Amino acid sequence: MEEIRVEANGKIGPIDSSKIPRFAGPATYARLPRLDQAPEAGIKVVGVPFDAGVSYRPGARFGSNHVRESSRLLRPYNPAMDLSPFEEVQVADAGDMAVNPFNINDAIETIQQNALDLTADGSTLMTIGGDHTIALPLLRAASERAGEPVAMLHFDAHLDTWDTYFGAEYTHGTPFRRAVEEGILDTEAISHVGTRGPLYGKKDLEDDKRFGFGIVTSSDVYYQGVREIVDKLRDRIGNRPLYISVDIDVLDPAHAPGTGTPEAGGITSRELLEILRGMRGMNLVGADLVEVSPAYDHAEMTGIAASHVAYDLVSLMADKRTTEQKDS
Ligand SMILES: [Mn+2]
Repeated sequence: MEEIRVEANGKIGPIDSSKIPRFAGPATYARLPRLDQAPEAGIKVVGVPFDAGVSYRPGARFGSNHVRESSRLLRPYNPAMDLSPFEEVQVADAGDMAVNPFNINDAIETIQQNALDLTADGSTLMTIGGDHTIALPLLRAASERAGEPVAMLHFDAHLDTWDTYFGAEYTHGTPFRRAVEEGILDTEAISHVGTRGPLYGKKDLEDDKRFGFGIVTSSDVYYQGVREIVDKLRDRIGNRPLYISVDIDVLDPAHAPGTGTPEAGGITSRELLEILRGMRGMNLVGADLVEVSPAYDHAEMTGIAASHVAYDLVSLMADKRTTEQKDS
């Protein structure tokens, strides 16, 4: 059937949901065109269906497509930012990376290379996982493109700076220790947000602090509030190239049950979206959204939260790219 799309400002937009019902047809993220239909895209949404790095519940390999399915209800205007992201910048769905489901090292190489290939034209990547292992090769590519170590905001219930699991160095619980060891993070400006729950021991926190991480716990978000936290994070990051990694388990299981390692006492989807919106004007160079495991989801709650988080991240990217164009 013919695809009738919203076209504005010379951009190929989403399928027009006033002409073709939202629930019809194959899913791309936010019903956006595929990359082959809009090859000039300045922002690319790409899936990484990989979950061989998980330590508890598997299933995040199905996350990329679940978020696409749950994104059918997204509309083109973002009132929270007074912005139509898909009109400001051409945004396209680049499909899924074809990663080895059995060999983690091979998968990491593929992800890094694909991320570099996709951004060779200067475009910005919004990656949808997949488990958190994928953040390491994505950060490698982001810092290579930035030409320097990048600042990072890491939203997660967990630190993900553990050393090894069962002797394995590359897992979804270890990407940020590896990233610090590799020198691809700017350790003056890396923060976890939303962490909580029991740890193996106090050493986990001591190691994490030694690597340079600041921590805004889930309790801090409750007691200090979004505005104060946004101000602190912005001060710490400044104008450094910033990568944002969102593990959907940062949300309370009441907001996002469909994930691999849930922890009670998490932040709400409203708090997460508000903190993200608070990052407007920062030098955002890339982002990922990981750990959606649809088999544990109910009524698309996790998928809907994830699709909206990605929408606000894409909005931040679009705002940054248009502001840069206007300035230059
Ligand atoms: Mn994580």
